[in-house]
Formats: sequence, structure tokens, C-alpha cells
Amino acid sequence: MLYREAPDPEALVTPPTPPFLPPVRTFFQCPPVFQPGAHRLDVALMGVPYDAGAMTAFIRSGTSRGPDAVRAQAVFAYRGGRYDGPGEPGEACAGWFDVEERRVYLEGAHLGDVGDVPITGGDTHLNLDRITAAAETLAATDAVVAAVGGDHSISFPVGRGMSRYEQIDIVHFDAHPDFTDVIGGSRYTHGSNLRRLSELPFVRNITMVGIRNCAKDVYDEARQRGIEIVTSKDLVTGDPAEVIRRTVPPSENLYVSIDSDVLDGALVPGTTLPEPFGIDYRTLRTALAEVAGKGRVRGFDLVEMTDLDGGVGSARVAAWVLAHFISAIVEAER
Ligand SMILES: [Mn+2]
Repeated sequence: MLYREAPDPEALVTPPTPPFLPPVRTFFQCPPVFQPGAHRLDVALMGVPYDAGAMTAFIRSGTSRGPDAVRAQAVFAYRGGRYDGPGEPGEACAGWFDVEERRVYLEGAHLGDVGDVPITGGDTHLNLDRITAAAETLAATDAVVAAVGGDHSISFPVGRGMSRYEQIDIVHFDAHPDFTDVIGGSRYTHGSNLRRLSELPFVRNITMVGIRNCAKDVYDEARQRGIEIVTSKDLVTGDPAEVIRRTVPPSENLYVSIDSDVLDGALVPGTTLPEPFGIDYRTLRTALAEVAGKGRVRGFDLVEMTDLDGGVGSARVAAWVLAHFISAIVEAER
């Protein structure tokens, strides 16, 4: 017989047990966290559905829908083969098999989804302060703080929440430097976030990676302040792992900011400003893994995903970035 016997027709109409999937959608179907600190977490994931940092009305936004678009793309199931809802609070990850590396990642790791920072309308500083408070709360539990945006302006309030560390070094993956002091009269746009981070007293070194659209005055100013700028071309014409080894100094405490537009625009049409001549996915994965090996990643953000491409392709790319980077971070700490 070529095929196994037809299943029992009863089994086709009997739903799995329990009869309903839980009304909760989390990153990778990891456990929801209702009380940060109640269970030990290696990585605490939070959504930051804030998009009021988009510079002007002519820039399409929609990044406030980024966290849920990424949650909907569970590229691996936390409990192994079961895509039947999130794990129980405190439950360890079954691990996921990376067929390309022929190995399992995240087995026994503890991830948790704390939900979204409550964002409200019309009050920039109220929102930024809430985002910082959320990041501080999670950092205090010793978990790696993983913020999923939202537009890139959230990097500043999330990074500001890393104040418990004496010194933080920043690695910034982006097509753009985001280092303009004031844009249209505002200091808190998604084009000023690195500038604001650079002003925090505990921020030491900054490395920008994947830059390819940068005004000369911004470039000169960043270089004058000792910021290393690695272009997309530097990465693709060299060995990306070697480039990172050479340009990112070792660090006790790293904060990594990943704008999804660091990838070539063809890969992420659902980012706010997709740019051509960007890096490919493998280059980004390699570079991020190398960064994770440079020291302890205490927090990171992944930003600028929209659902303007239908909420599938770019969000799925972002979910993979998240999975691969978290895997590299947990691996580096083992
Ligand atoms: Mn950016």
C-alpha cells in the first residue's frame, strides 16, 4: 500500500484538546508574562506599538501594527512541533531545529512575551516615559530586553531604560544614521534616535552598520564624535563577520538597535523607508551573531516594520531576525 490507511473520519471532525486555541498570540508562541519577575526569563519580549515618531505626514507609517504583525509570524513554535498556543508561564522552550546549521537552538531557554507598552494619543513624553519605565522594569529582572516596534524613535526611550548599567555600547543596524539633531523642530523623530541615545551619560561607544543613505554633514558630525560607520558596501564587499570583529569593540553591556530597513528594500517592502543597495538576510544574520559574541547583549530593538505589504513578507523576515538574533544571544551566554 502506498499510503497509510485513511484516518478515522471521527478524528477529522474532533478538534484537538482543548477544544479552543487560547485567545493569546505571542512571539513564537512563547509564554505570556503577566507579572515580570515571577519567573526567570532569559529574554523578555515586549511590543512597542508607537509610530508617532515618523518624521512628516508624507512618510507612510503603520509601524504601530509591527508587534502584532511579527507575533502573527511564529517562525518556530516554542513548544516544538505544536502550533497550538503559547506555553505556560515559566515553561522552557523545546528548541527549534536549524536545518542549515544542523543544530537545535534555544532548547531549555526561557522566553516570555510581556505584551505591549500602553501607547496613547497626543502626548509624546508620556509615551516615551512609559516605554522607558517598561524597559527598566524588564532590565531589573536581568532578562535581555527585546523591544519590537514601532518606529525607530522608540530606540531612545528603550535605550534610556538601560540606565542600570554603568556603560552601554551601542551597535546600530540601519540604512540611515538617524543622527540628525532636530527634524522639523522635533528632537524625538525616527531620524534623531541615535543622536538622543548618544547624549545619554552611560552611552559609551556607537557603531553604525549597514549605512547607505546619509547626508555629508551628518556623516561628518558622527565621525567627529568618534562614531564608527560601516556601510552596506563595506559589509558586502568584505567578510561580514570580519568587518564586525574589526569595527565593534568588545563590551560588557551592549544595546543593539535594528532598523529592518538595513536589509535590502526588496526583502522588506513593508518597512517605512525601504532602500535599495542593502545587505541580504544572511549577511545580517552573520553580523548579528558576531555582535552577540562581542559581549553581553542587555537589550535590543527591532523596528520600522509595517503591515503595508499585507503584513506577511516583511513581518516574517522580521520574525526570523528576531529568532536568529535571540538564538545567537542565548548561545553566546551559554
Ligand atoms: Mn532607523
